Amino acid sequence: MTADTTPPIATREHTVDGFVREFLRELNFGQGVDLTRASANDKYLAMARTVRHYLMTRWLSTLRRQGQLQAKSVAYLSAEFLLGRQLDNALLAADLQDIVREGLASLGIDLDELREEEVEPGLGNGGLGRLAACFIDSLATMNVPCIGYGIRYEYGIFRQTFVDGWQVEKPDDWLRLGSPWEFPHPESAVTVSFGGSVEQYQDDDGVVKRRWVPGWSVQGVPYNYMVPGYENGRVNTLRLWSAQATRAFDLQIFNAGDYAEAVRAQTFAENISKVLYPEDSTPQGKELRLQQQYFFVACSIKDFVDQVLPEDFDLHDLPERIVFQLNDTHPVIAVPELMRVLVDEKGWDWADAWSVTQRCFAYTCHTLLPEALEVWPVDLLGRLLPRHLEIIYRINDEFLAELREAYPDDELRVRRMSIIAEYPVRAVRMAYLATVAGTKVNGVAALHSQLLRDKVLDDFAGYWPDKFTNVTNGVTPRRFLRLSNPGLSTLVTEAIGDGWVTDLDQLRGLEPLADDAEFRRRFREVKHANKLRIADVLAHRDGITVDPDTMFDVMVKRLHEYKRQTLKLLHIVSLYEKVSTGKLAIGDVTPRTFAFGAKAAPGYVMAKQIIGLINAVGATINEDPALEGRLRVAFPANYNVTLAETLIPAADLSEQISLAGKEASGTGNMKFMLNGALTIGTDDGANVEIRELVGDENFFLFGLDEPQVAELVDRGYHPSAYYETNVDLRHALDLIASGAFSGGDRTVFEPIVSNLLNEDRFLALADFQAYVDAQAKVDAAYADPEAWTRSAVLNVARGGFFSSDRSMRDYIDRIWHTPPVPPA
Ligand code: 4GP
Repeated sequence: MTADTTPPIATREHTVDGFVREFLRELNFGQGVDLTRASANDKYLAMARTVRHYLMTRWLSTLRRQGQLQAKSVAYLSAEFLLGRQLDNALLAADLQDIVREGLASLGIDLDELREEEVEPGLGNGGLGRLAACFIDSLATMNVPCIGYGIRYEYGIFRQTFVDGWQVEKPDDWLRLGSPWEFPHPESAVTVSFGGSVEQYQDDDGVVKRRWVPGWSVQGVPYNYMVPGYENGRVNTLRLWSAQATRAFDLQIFNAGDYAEAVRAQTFAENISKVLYPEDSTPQGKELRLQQQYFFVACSIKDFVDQVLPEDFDLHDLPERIVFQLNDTHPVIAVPELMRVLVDEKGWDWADAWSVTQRCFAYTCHTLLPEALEVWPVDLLGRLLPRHLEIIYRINDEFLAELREAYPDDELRVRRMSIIAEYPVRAVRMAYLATVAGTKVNGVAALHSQLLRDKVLDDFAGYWPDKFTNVTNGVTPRRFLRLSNPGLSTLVTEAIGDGWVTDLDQLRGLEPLADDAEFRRRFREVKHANKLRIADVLAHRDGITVDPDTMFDVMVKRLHEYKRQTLKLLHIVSLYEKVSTGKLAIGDVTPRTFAFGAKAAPGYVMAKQIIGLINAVGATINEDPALEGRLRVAFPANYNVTLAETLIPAADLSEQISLAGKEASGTGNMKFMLNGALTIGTDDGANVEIRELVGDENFFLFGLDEPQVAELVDRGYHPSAYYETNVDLRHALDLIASGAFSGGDRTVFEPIVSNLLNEDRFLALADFQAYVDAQAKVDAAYADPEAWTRSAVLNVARGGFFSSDRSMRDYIDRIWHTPPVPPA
């Protein structure tokens, strides 16, 4: 018998006493304070560190096993991971909730109070960043090896405040009081270069080659985060990169005696990971953004090749060991980077390198707005990454040659498909590059994937029909039901057991209970308790008063014209106008709380105007005694994951009212459904699939569908025609234009009104009447609480499809082929 030489991994005692001992040790030895003098932040940090210790054994053994097995993994490359708070998820994953609550209580500490100390890492704008966080949670829970790669922004998405109702952005200094969930590894820093030029040289065999002579470099320092699976013994890794000046660069200048210049150099380098671009759906043509993109993918590829893979690994086998998933176009510069590594650094010939590269990437597109597809001017790219530009040109040349063979008489098509755009400036179309390089291209809901194939990337879909696939988005049931809605969780578990937490299809078991009056009563009780909970949060967080006995009608998402917050606003203004002019008796109005949550990109002027208008309308309505408190607008500032977790479980009505054909999927719509809200929505994004699952009778559909939109736009859309023929619409718009919400000043909201009347790119006026009619159906349905609750229960019961676990299964089957690896 051979002795086991594997070194042991420390474990922790999973008991209340064990936890208390560990916690005090952290507080005393880690924070350097005793309990009597410890601040809330001290206690939070000590608790967080203690909790992560409990996950450490699993993390280390996951890493060890992965090192031994070298199983195929997913490397999820994403410029954004919008994680939300970490503590609750860690407690849940480690099955520590009761132990920690009891342990802290024995020391006179309230877990709920400490929980409020955690600042959420806002390392994403919304959609695709939150999706990335759900996906890595699911992969860990499903035992699939995955490493998330991204950027550790020093400042995340800005903190939104309102000053006189207008959005004012404040920096998000989330690291200020310490960040207990990260593990910095400065010793594993990698160097990444930029700029310079490309030179020709002869290798040892006299072959003429080209190589990059960079102009400057920075260091990427990895910060590791645990991604714990739900009670399954697995902890995957999220590795976020932070930029630092290279020491050589610094010292050289410092030694020359210019301290100020040395500091400037450092600042310049560190700027790369300083701040998240507060953009959503539109690219910001900024050099720094391209630097960020290249920085994190170059760090990640280097890390994977040099540090994760064993030394003797044959890179020809790379496609069997890894798939790099490109989360939108932000990481696409990874394609020429891998080519550069293989051709320039490893000395491979081009064809070999391209064959391997092509099998290592897959691309997910998250938008349909043409202006949101990134293009990088070749001037900029050539200045920042000259060798990469050459590589892209060669990829394109070979691709165009292939196309000319396939379509000998169709030069127009060949030009349309070129990775290089010639107009308005020469630029690299990153979505095309990703499509050419990827094994698969997917959209994020059935309709979106179809529109990608038929419209946005139609030439490519014609050429490679099998490359295109769909994976409908999903959300993690751990965070967005189990943790965020403890009342409903308990009710569901009592009814069908707790298997749904990892197998959300089991929610189907609730269907018969929709017809059970007692179950419906308890379901309503939970909803009401959730309304009380959010009312309390809004009162303390924002000084906003809401009435828990009203219908909660909620629209939370980024502020964007295509999402049509203005359409909802027009409905509110129209109701108000009718009541104030006596056309509608206030007693006949269904009491509603209209809740909004939305950040506007700081440079998006119209979106910020709309925020101003929502707040102005809210202020007028909320103060008007004639409404008897039956209509209220609640617009808490700084909508984020933490607020979503309390607001969504309280919603009755979910507003998903984008113009058909514009919302790629939506994931908020799924969270609302799973928490028992009914949807009012257009035939757009994942709404289509939600409606198919819940049935027309449990969904308030309205508005033009995508073909109708296309037809109307082709015919010529004239919004003023709707204004002229629809009296209610005219009155609502006139009321805004009259200055009724701006102290009589007609100029303040004039840009919104005139934009709607003259342009209305997203057809809000065309859909107004249909929306108002659907809202009338909502009122009628809500008047029958039993029938409404029945529909709400059915929404939950039929929402299992929208688990991100299912999305992951689809990615694995259709794209990644990375089977689960159960723990040893
Ligand atoms: C968003 C889409 O707008 C949203 O429909 C989708 O659910 C989400 O991605 C995840 O797929 N897009 C973005 C973006 O976040 O920056 O384009």
